[in-house]
Amino acid sequence: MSEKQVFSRTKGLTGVPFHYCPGCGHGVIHRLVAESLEELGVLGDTIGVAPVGCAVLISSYMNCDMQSAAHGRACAVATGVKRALPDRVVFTYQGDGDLAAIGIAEVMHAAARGEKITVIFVNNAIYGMTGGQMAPTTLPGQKTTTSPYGRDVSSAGFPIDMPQVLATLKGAAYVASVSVDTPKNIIQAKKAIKKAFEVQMKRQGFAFVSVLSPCPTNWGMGPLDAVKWLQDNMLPLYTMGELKTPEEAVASA
Ligand SMILES: Cc1ncc(C[n+]2csc(CCOP(=O)(O)OP(=O)(O)O)c2C)c(N)n1
Ligand code: SF4
Repeated sequence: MSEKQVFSRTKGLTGVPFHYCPGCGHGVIHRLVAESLEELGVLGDTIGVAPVGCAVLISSYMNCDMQSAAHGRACAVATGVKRALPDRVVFTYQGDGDLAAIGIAEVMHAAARGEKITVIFVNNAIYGMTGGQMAPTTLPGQKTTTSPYGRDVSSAGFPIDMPQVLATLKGAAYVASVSVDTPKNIIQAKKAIKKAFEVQMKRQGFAFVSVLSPCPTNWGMGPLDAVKWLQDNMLPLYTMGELKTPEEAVASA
């Protein structure tokens, strides 16, 4: 009897077990990046830039070359790598503390320059690894270890919607905002991530994908409640979908 194989591990991951908390989105997002690179046949030609934060060990998980960067500097490091080796596929993988706080200058200027890199931005509304401090993406009223009474916008300001900000920059060719809360949305997220690599491979410019991701540990809830919290609170707040495509980028240039 012949059996039809319906699932196999992606060659894009090494098989090293993830260290993430149950219900964390990082593992799912790693897999989407890995599958995309495998399907595009570029695993051997790719150099990823690892972040600080919970995904700092991504180098052990991805079956491609990886380089580490200091807090916030991933886009600057990726710029150097891509300019030195323009035929490689270069990506950064960054949390919201990393990219939207200390690294906001790096990502803004990389986008403005139209660097031909792909940026995967994981928005879990918090600093994960260091204990759940308020991030630029923390929601109004959201309790964190540094906003125990809830984020007060009168003193801490409003969350920054990174895709919306970056889409305004002419050098940004592709900007998308997706989520990994349901199987349907995970499929959408995969499409956007794969497209962001294709945009780079066609040398069309800077490509950015924001992924809304649960952090059950620092949100102080179980995995299922964390998904529900993301759906109830983050999905309505952040702009979702494809905010900019290369065609629109050319038209507005
Ligand atoms: C220059 C520097 N400053 C501060 C830190 C400490 N640090 C390590 S991880 C982290 C938070 C990362 O949070 P985020 O980027 O949101 O990623 P997550 O852990 O949520 O995936 C911080 C502040 C560091 N490693 N380097
Ligand atoms: S602390 Fe949050 S972001 Fe970090 S591994 Fe745990 S669930 Fe994931």
